[in-house]
Amino acid sequence: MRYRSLCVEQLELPLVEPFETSFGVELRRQFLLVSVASSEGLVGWGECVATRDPLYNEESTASAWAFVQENVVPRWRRHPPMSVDGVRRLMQPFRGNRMAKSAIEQAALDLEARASRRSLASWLGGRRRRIEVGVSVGIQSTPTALARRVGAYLEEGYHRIKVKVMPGWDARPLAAIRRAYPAIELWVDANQGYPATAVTSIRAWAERYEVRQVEQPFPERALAAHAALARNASFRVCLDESVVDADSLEEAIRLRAVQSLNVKAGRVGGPLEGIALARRATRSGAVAWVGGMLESGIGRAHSVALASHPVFSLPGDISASRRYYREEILERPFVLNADGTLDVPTGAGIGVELDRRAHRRAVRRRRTYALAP
Ligand code: OSB
Ligand code: MG
Repeated sequence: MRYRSLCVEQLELPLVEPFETSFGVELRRQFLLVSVASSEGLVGWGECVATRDPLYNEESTASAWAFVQENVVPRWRRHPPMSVDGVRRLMQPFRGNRMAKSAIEQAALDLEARASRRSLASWLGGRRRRIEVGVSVGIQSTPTALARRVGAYLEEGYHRIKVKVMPGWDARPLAAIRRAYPAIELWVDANQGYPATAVTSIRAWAERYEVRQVEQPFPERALAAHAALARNASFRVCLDESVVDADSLEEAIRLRAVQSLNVKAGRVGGPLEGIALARRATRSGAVAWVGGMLESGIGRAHSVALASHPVFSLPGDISASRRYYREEILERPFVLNADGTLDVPTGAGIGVELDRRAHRRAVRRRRTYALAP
């Protein structure tokens, strides 16, 4: 592959409704798209899931943009890579900045698959034609409002519901859901919101309301607390923020702190690392599944391709476009099938195309960096 240029764009898209978690509320999503062009004129796309403010982890749209401009582009020009592997090697010496690295790797992967006229899903080793998906429901004003929201998603065809919880928003909202829907597959995600002393109380409400999976209740470094919660529990303990690389996963496995792994390409530095970590988790007896960061169509297409890989065995946090955005930036938005699945695109690369007008309306800043003369 001969790489000609790299383009970074900052976009802003209003969400259909505010998304509230234990760490904050998002009303409009600010994010970056990275595209890489080949000298043959093909273009590959990736999405950087860092947010405006560094609340989920330490990265932000500003830090990601600076990393690409100040570190990746200069090194790329000094040591021009020839393949996806070369692109990964060039970024490898730099610490952290995983969401920025992931966006660049995604763009290089999309370009590679497009050049070989294959779908990225099959290029990654994916075999599914449809992937099972669920929905992640933010914190609502009242338990009744939450149960109503859950009801609407069930009606649309989602049959795995994950609700955001935090101290003061757990037992009552879960009771409201269970009263209305006694049999649904119910997960929770706390985004590190509880102190390690909450093990006993979390276990009590999770068992009482038959929660099947508890995601990242404790701080990133509190692996022992996750292990304590998992001991003899009727639910799986799932890690998200705690696992950012092979070492953090190894430690979690050693301590028995992980029965389920939420894999987000952005959090771990790229889709290929995501597959590697999912393989390792699976070998330890855990299950792996693809998480989400409220992606636009580009990031969603990458998540769908990733989730088509057989290493992932639970429904992903990859809902239809309209669950997030009134106006998707794709020509053809992702639509939920009646059986609670999304189709894996079969076209070359990520298999989706930008809607040029919707895309233009969402772009706030753009800069192109030449990579070769
Ligand atoms: O913790 O999984 C998370 C969204 C933003 C930041 C963190 C998380 C989430 C979600 C939404 O749960 C998943 C989705 O994109 O539907
Ligand atoms: Mg999570």
